[in-house]
Amino acid sequence: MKMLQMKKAMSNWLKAGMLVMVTFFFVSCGSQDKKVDTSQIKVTGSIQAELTSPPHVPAPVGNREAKRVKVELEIIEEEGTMVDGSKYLYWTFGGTVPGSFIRTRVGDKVEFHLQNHPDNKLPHNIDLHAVTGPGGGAESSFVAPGKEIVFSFKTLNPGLYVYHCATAPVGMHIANGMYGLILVEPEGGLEPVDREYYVMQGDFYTEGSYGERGLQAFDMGKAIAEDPDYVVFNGSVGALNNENALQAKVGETVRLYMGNGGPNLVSSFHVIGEIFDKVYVEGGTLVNENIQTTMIPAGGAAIVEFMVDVPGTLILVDHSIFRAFNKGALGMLTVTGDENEKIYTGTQQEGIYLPEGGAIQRMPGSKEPAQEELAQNLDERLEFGKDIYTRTCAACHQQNGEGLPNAFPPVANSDYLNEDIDRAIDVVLNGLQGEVTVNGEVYNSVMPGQNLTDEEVANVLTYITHQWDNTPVEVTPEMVKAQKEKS
Ligand code: HEC
Ligand SMILES: [Cu+2]
Repeated sequence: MKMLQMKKAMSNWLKAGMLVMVTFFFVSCGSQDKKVDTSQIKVTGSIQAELTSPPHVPAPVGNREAKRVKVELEIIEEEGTMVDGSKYLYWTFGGTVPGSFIRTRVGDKVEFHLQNHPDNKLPHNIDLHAVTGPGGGAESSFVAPGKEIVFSFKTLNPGLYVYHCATAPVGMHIANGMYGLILVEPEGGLEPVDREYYVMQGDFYTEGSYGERGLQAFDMGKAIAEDPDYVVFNGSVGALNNENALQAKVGETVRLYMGNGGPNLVSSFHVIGEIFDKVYVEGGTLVNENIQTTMIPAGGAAIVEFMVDVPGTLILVDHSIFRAFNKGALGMLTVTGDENEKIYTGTQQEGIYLPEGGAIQRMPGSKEPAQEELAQNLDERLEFGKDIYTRTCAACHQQNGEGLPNAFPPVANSDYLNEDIDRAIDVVLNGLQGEVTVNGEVYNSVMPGQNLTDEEVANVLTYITHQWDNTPVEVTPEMVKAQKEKS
């Protein structure tokens, strides 16, 4: 009897305990699932948004309160340089590709003024992925040239978001450069870092192939086939290279706001020589750690963070690697400071990772573009030739013509080049392999035939013979043609 009572008491106690535990479980889950209703965040006062051109970003929001934020963004259609010698008519938000960076915090009430410059030819609008509302704002922002339209929205979800034009044909507006990023910081702001930069990938489709001279028109056929001539960071080849490289010092933390405007390609974003300490996956709240390459979908973004530990040049690439070396998806981050032999020891050689351009490493073929811009005089031949050299030859022979020991012979002050210009024409047309002696050094390697027109071969050889103590010769397309017939 006593036992029975005890058992009963115990089982009651157990039941009660279970009940408490179960209740606790549900309550705690419930409170975790229940999102803060950010639409209720109070807005106090108003400010003008600071907008910045890439690769810069506005100052962090820190712990400011939610405010009414006035954004004034102007759409500008303008010609720019895609790569030396090639021009493109870009359509932009704020005069740059990607468009101006917009920085807000959760709970802000954004009053968006979209202006379409009077000189523009077309109407446009904007779809911001940070907007909760029809078309992401597109439905209320269609604006004709010379007009301004105003709409407003509350930022409900923290994250990094793409914005883009959504005027028909949508793909074409995006392909011409109409995209950018808007950041919505969480309550209290993101953790401070030493450097923040803004980089965005995009693919471009031109009538001429990579590097072809002149103003290049958009090619709808290639865009539909998803076969871009250019894949670039920040709107053009070399936008982040050499003197335009991003900068940091050893020991600093770097945060990249990485977006992908597309219109078509998904980016396999990677930094050669670094590991991402943190990635805010897809620009959202989930943080992944120790990442080599992160996927950034078209119309998506990611925040990546890393500490730079040793000096050198880090190379930003789309690791779909032909895009990097042959279509332009390559940028640089220069880290200066003291060596740290605990982390890395090694000789540093410059010029290993350089864009190679689209013209090289193809089999020789006949490529006579319909509307090639022809050099009218020696000065133009030199100018055009320099562009071809930079784009096509410098990857191996180096920008200063000095080559690399044991790999690429010099074309600067080269006895081999100066001895016989017809032979040099033949080298550029058909390539060269086997043993050659240049200035007393033996090279035994392979130069692939260059897929260049007669005009381009003439220009590049005219350029190199006029540089670096070579014997100047004006090579003409006729000379190239004659050499072709001979060989
Ligand atoms: C992929 C690397 C590569 C590219 C690109 C390249 N070359 Fe070469 N080039 C070589 C190599 C390697 C040799 C030596 C081949 C051998 O050992 O037989 C060479 C040899 C030469 C020579 C003869 C040797 C000398 O130094 O005078 C000339 C002239 C020359 N290249 C010009 C050019 C020009 C002009 C271009 C651009 C239109 C170009 N090359 C692009 C790798 C390259
Ligand atoms: Cu547009």
